[in-house]
Amino acid sequence: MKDLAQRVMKGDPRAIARMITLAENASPEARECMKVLHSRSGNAHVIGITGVMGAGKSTLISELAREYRKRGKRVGIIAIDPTSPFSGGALLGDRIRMMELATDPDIFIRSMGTRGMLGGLTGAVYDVVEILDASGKDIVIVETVGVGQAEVDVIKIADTTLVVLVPGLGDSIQSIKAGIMEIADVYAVNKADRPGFERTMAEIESLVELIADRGEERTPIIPVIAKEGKGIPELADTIDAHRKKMEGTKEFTLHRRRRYEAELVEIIRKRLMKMIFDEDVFRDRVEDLIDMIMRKKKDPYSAADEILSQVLK
Ligand SMILES: Nc1nc2c(ncn2[C@@H]2O[C@H](COP(=O)(O)OP(=O)(O)O)[C@@H](O)[C@H]2O)c(=O)[nH]1
Ligand SMILES: [Mg+2]
Repeated sequence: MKDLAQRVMKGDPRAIARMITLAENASPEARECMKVLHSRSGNAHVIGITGVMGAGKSTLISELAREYRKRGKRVGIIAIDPTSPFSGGALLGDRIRMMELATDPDIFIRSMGTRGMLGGLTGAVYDVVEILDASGKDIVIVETVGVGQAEVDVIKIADTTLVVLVPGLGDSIQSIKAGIMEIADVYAVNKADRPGFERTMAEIESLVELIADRGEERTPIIPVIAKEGKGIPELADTIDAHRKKMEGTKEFTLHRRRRYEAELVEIIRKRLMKMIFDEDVFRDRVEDLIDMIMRKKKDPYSAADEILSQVLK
């Protein structure tokens, strides 16, 4: 097992893939490896990318990955999006684009389902980010569909959060109002080739202006045409600038602390749930307690007290 961790740290793609699978299955071996990998992690720039379905996130990520490779950076991509081209179901053009990336040994792409956490990120995402980080990736990109809890979770992991907007969507403006405004470090307005682009830019600019009036810093807005690779170098520069600006600040340290806090909570939650509901000894006792609750011999709170006192023993 120590050997697997060593191979991951050398950037071996097969070892990385195997390690991720072990982590997804929450196997005890994975735990041992994760302990080794932690000392080597923390260097990657983690970029969270969110936005509505069809905004062009996956296309944009392919282009960004290509740009970062040109700059000599190694890139890891995690797509938490069931409709993502990384997990199939893409148009032919998109697939060819992805395939090109997939043959580069310094790009690692993994798609993940949302199983595990209701509407949010699967718990294993923390592990996968840490694995890719420890494997020597300079950039780790996490793609999520901007609905509900997922993007709130992703900002806990990401050093820089990029929100992708598109023209002609009342939707994107709505998500801004619903609070995405607070999470964006950078905006990309994609599909600048589409009608309505000028208007969307103007709308977002005035919203950003409004926030800036409250004394906060202006969030950068970068127009792009992901499909044609236009605006991508500027976007990469802006993302890099955000990280540089953050580094060494109190805010950055606090943010990293919150990431490890969320990870810690997730690990404990997973272990506890597994112990209580999967392990035979507990499972039988839980069934007994449920019977008693049914027969009004016990109330759920007393039953929970009993289970917890067992766990804490
Ligand atoms: N017109 C136009 N279409 C784009 C652009 N970028 C992506 N698309 C298309 O938008 C669709 C959705 O893209 P995808 O990357 O899968 O979006 P995602 O769901 O946000 O990951 C695809 O058909 C892309 O080819 C762009 O800059 N301009
Ligand atoms: Mg996608």
